[in-house]
Amino acid sequence: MLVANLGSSEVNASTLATAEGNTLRCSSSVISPNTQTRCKVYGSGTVTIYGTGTGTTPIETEGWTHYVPVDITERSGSNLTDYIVNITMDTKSLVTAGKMKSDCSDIRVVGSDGVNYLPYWIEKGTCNTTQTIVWTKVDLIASQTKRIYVDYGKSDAKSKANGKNVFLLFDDFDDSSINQNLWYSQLSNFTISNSSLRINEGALGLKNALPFNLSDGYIVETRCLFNSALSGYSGTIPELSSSRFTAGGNGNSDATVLYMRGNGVSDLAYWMANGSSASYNLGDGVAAASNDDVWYLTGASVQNDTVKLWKDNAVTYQLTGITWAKSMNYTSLGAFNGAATGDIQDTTYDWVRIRQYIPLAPSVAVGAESQ
Ligand SMILES: [Ca+2]
Repeated sequence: MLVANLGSSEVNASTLATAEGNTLRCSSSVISPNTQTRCKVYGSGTVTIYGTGTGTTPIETEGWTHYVPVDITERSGSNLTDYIVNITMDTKSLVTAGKMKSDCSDIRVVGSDGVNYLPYWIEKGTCNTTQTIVWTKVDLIASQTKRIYVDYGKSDAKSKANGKNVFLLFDDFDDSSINQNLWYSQLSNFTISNSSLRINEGALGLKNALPFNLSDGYIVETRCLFNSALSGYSGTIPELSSSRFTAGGNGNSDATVLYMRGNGVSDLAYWMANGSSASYNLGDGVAAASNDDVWYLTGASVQNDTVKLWKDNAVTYQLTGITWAKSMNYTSLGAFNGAATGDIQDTTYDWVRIRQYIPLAPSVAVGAESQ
């Protein structure tokens, strides 16, 4: 990264050029003498930068060879803070062309200043495909279009992807034990290995209530797999609730959105309650089919009076017109009632995450590559 110091006079960054034809991107359109304005230079080795009336400055590049601009447009009419968005891009052709590492470890997301990195995470299983999903977060003013960047092309780069830095809650189950700071564990029979948690008996509920109400526009998602054995219910995929675990029959009058396989069957079913009575007073039923030993991306979004249940980015069931009697500040995985001895249909979780959900999310447009 160049810290600009191009001589004694002010330079318009748009007049900067390099002898080698490399692309420059600077944090300010005007560079004053000896300021900390920074520019990022794409290419390798040493390049010489020219600015109008300023002489030359040779610098060493960091070795990133390419980038694409990404324009994010706010569409809901509200200011959004740290809004989590995903960028969908074709990395397969970039890998094939030798421009990107095949494990996507040289991807970086750069903020609107052109030089500072944003946190990012790449959706599992999408690297080196035509639909790679890169998650990051941005601040947006209502109706604003903001340009950020995705850099790539650096053979010795190591991945900096980290979902914990992007999502409002994230667990990849990457450690050999449960994160006791995040979870209250009622697990009695489980394995955690290969970045996945398999629950045979019991459940994980949040240790602390979330600092926001899930019905104010959030989606809780998990990547999950059913390990066959059709006895009992499966693990939740997930549950959103006003308490850590919901009692059988909703005996404690929780507000809850409970999504899981039904008792002894493979159908994905739901049970919902608004928290005003000891019953699932918003109804229950079958939302979708599922198979054993297949990874699914499942989740539930709540935005004011509307619940949507999701499977692989499609809505499986929707209910609207709900008046919530309680705030929902909990989510759980595994046995819906938390029972440590509850023998469920074994359910494996790759990760769980929470992000904002608004129906008219920002649009994301990936532009042409520069080098
Ligand atoms: Ca994982």
